Amino acid sequence: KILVIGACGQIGVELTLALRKMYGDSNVVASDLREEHDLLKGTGPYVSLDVMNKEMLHVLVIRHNITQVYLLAAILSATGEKNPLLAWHINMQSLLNVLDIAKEENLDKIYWPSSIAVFGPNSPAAETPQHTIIEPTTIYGISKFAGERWCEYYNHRFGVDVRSLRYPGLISYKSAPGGGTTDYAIEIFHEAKEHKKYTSFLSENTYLPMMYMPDAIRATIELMEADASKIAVRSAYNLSAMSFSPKEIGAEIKKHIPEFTMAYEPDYRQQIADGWPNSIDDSLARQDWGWKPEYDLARMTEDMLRNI
Ligand code: VAH
Repeated sequence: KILVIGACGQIGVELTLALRKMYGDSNVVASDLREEHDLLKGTGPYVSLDVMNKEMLHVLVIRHNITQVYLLAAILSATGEKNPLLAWHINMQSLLNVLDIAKEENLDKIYWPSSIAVFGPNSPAAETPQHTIIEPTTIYGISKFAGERWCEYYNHRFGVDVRSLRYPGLISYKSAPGGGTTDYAIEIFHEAKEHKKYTSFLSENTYLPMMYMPDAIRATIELMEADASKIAVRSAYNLSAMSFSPKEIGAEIKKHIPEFTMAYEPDYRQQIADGWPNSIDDSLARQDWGWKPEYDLARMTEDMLRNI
């Protein structure tokens, strides 16, 4: 059985629903600190879980016959900068709890998301390669980079089949985002729809790697379904779909809402974004397990505006 930790978050809700569709509702146990998200209600088993409580997690894994864990609970980049030590503690201890139980209980597979936030201002900004200088400057990026090292260690040292993706900024409408720097690209759609205008907290030419949630969910499942022999990267695969700036996504929205206007008031998140890549080279994901994105900016914009 599969346990999803952080099932009420931006990724967790959609990943839980997709996993239930694939493996059967009762075979996917959803868990979170928060109370059950409306979209999950009635779709399968739900338990309240604090992933920081290793004993409670261990009991839950045994009681529910869990063989795979998807760990999505984390403090994201913008929120993390407000409380660095808490973000470090939560992002690291939750992963170490899961990795150690995976080893003790010989679990089949573990999924844990990394992020393009592992890269910093000294990494090449264009088509950032899988293996390059990695000097993260946010605590979120530091915790994701350290987490990648731990995943590779538990795989090489103890044979734990843990797999990971360096997600770009993810855009979706089903569940609220959790304090990310890229979340302007979600807010903009809601503001455009409700007020026909949006003030961006990133400057107009801030290019960032982005991906529509359906692509991210499919990439996660394709990675986890791939034969273990194909997974050559045991830190976290670079993953990419598109890159755009606030100006570009604004122009795309304007094609649908002609009276839409934008303003720019960069805040502390501008500095975070400036340290991240403009675009990502994900050729290893394409080569090793056949990754291929399906949503570009035009198709994502059309789908977002139709659904919110
Ligand atoms: C964040 N959405 O902004 C996340 C993601 C690459 C960005 O890691 O923190």
